[in-house]
Amino acid sequence: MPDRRRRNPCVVLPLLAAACAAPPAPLPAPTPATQDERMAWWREARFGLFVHWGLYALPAGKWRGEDHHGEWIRDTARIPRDEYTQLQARWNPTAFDADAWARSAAAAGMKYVVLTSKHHDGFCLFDSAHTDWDVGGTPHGRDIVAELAAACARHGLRFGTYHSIMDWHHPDYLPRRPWEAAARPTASADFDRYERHLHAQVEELVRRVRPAVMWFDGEWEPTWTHARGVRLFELCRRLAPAMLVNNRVDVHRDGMAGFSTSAEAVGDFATPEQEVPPDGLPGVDWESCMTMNAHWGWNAADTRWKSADELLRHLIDIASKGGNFLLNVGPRADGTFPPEAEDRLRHIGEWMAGHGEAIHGTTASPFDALAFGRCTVRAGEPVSRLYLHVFTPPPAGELVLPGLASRVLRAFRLGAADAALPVRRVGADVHVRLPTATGGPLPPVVAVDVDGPPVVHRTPSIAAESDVFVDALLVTVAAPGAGLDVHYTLDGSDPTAASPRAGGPIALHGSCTVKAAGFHRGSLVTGTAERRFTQVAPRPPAKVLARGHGLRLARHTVDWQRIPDDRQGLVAEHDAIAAAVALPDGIGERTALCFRGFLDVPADDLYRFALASDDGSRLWLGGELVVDNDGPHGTVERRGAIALGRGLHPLELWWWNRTGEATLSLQWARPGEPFAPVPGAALRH
Ligand code: FHN
Repeated sequence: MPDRRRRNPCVVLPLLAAACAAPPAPLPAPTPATQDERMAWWREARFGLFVHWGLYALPAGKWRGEDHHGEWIRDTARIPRDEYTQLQARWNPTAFDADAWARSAAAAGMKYVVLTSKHHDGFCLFDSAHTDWDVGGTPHGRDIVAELAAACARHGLRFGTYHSIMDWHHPDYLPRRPWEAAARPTASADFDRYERHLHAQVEELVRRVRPAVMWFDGEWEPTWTHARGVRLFELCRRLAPAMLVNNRVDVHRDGMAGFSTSAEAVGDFATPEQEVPPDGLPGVDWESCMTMNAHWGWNAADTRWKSADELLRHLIDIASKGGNFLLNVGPRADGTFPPEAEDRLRHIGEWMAGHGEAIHGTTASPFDALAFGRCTVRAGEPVSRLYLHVFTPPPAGELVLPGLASRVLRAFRLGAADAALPVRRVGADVHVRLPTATGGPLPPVVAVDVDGPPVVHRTPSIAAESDVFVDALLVTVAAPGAGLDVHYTLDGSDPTAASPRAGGPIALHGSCTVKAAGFHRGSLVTGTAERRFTQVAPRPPAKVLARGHGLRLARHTVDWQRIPDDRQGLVAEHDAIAAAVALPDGIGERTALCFRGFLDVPADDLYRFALASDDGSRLWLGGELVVDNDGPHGTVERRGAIALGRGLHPLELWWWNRTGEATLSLQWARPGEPFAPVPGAALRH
């Protein structure tokens, strides 16, 4: 049962009276006829504010001399539950002004706000009937969730709640944090009872503030299952059929990538975190959430603020890939936004004031990567509008739109519609003259109106296992669109309809430049793809004697966001011999591993490597960085290739994990072979 402490009667009595007199909960909104109807406002919005706020703002990231903590401080500083609960009596954000928050969000061009109603520490920013571990038991006593929900309504914003499944306070939640397991016995813990508590709190949130979004998180521990996720998702649907629920209600978000193709996964949108899917997630609703600095919760020592320009480019990049951007602010303990956050919101708002139509209600670019920047689209009849976001002005002074087949009606800089820009067709491409610099917030946006929904013939792809090879390489050329003939050259010249026509794989036996383009009835209709392939000599093996099997493995306690370039000073806490590149049992959080030794290569050849990890990892062979998979992310695989001579090659692999899930795997493949784990027999030390 939730802990019961005597509450301040001057706060409780009005609450009890209010609860008794509370009107019956409103009936659920009508069920949207389709998922498109349910998602419509969210797809139009494209941009929202994430707010991570709670008791963790009080220490501001600092605890017993360390200042790297954030919203996880209860865990990362290993603060015993009873000591952490003392923060409740200090919660008194006298400067909290929900309207000020809502105004800042609206002025930045944001259309919705998602506030942590409860983070992993279990403390609720609303006065819950199901626990005293909430704002009701604080000197401030005000219901933050209710106040912000009302302010959002006043400022035309949708309001959502982030509610953590993981709960480090509730006695029935399991598992305990490893470091406090002994101090918090689990004999009477009942996770089913915790699930009922979680449902009860979700229901009271929905009935009280009717969130437009229920944003779940903390779903990765083994006690949370797909079945529990489905039950919670169905509860949300029953309570508020029009309310959106993110995919972290279930167990299929696949770490920071935020998305999996699991057919059983439930949730209305995918949730990549601190990253943008390189090609978006076609056919999927997705929202990338990011911090402005390096912490979600307030950390006074964190000066790693992303520039306003970088954040704005993230917004544009995400919208150009069909996603939403949920940008986070971690308010200070007094209830105010850090000035650095306010400055960034203001800068973005100044751009959005004149360019919001290029974000809100737009859809993903119809082009492959554009050299000058990004494109968003407002498709329509009889006219569609392409928004060209100019990150890098092209030296030739023209924006090139490869393969645009639509008839161009006009082009102009957004905000200067009366100054038409020259447009010309060059082969399959459309060239738009850059506007002369006319001031205004950057990046400039060029609007191109076309006749009907945009028609783009995508540039052909030139696929191969690698850009380098030792003996021979197979290359495949193909056009994404149907009904086109693809012609190619191997000498770097531009293909024509008379060039060889792509059919099956093309075998290369020497370095060359492949170019390919799409033709329709002999006319060029796509951009031209180009890729350079280089024949290389294999790196000679190291002159070392045969060694014992396995790699030397060193373990370190770290608090990384990246693998540091200087690792000389690191002192290993544990050394061993690893029979394979794999995580030892019981690997903890804030840990780094270094595998060192030699790779025994069976023959001269090009070797491809696939390195997958949560969080970051890097692989060096012979001192050359072959795979860079560094960064705070979920399980992500990145690949690289290197030509190696038969024999032993020095190998160094670094891996690290901050918090949450931990994974590591290393696979290799020779040309034409499938990837397979690097066998222990190939590892020496
Ligand atoms: O552990 C949380 C973290 O504190 C933060 O809330 C982010 C934001 O989505 N989500 C989890 C990490 O994936």
